[in-house]
Amino acid sequence: MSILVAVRGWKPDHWIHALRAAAPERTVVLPGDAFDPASVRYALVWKPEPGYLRTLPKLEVIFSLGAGVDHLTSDPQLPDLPVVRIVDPDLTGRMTEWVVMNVLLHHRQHTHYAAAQAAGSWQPRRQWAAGAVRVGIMGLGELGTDAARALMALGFEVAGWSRTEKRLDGVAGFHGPDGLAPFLARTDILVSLLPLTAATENLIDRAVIDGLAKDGPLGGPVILNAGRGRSLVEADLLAALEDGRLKGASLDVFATEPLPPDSPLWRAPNLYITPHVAAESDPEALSRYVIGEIAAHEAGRPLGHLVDRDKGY
Ligand code: NDP
Ligand code: OXD
Repeated sequence: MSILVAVRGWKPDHWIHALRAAAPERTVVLPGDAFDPASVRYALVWKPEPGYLRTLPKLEVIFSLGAGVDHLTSDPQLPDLPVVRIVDPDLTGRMTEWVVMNVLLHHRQHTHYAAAQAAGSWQPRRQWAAGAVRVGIMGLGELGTDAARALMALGFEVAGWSRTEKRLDGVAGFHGPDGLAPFLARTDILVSLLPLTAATENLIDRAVIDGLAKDGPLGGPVILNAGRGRSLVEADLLAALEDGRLKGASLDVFATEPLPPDSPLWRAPNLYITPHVAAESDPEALSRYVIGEIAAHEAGRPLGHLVDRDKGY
């Protein structure tokens, strides 16, 4: 019985090597290899060709090698099988680093100091305390919860917005469509760690941007998005950066990836761009996780972190 690795846009070698190291007794195959499709029980995938997983008649479990699963739920031919997504301290820690780094870039006025350094000019500015800045995290799941704790440890005022009610010590909780406006109204730095679903597509638009707090110390609200690009209306973000309704932004994910060279986002004021690397999937850490899940499944124990196909995440 084989494990298939199908990772479009990523080099598979590292994954094959890591899986073989984690489970030397198992056969690992790639889509282009000569193998009997009926030998495949498990598939580890990132953006597989739509319809491809249907061609594996004995497939039992699909492992998404990303925490986000829109690359699977968008496939109308996705087989009706359990989909397990990645939840791993390695990936979570990386995302928290990205969130903290970008909150601090804006909080500590990095664009100003980088420009001053480039000009060889000594230009100190008043710096406010972390406790004066209200961060609001959209998506208080595995990643949002960890980021919230790290930001609270630095002294920021943190709130979260989720689909269902969440209680997290020290975090002001908001949920559902009715909770969105009050959540935005108390937020200086908005961080989106939302999955892409029908309900979150194009959610962060002009109305959301204009609903953010305008009385914070930064001189205007800031938006960070490391969830999914299509949750944000990029034209609305760009317009708000250009006319000053937004003070700054950081984006790791985009509606089109790679971000095209002619995208105006590259030149938008006070916008930090990273190329979907906020929380890279580490083959060693994640292969150990997947092999552990397979062992549990074969021992008759329930699989962890199953995707709810109705919710879409
Ligand atoms: P989780 O499923 O653990 O958390 C998702 C959160 O979003 C939950 O709190 C959920 O609410 C909330 N949510 C979902 N739909 C809505 C909605 N309609 N309205 C309000 N809240 C909603 O996911 P993770 O934290 O593990 O990951 C989040 C996303 O981060 C991934 O789906 C992926 O898109 C992105 N990601 C990006 C990476 C990168 O490198 N840029 C790396 C890894 C992930 P509730 O708690 O009520 O269910
Ligand atoms: C993702 C990931 O879902 O890289 O974006 O894990």
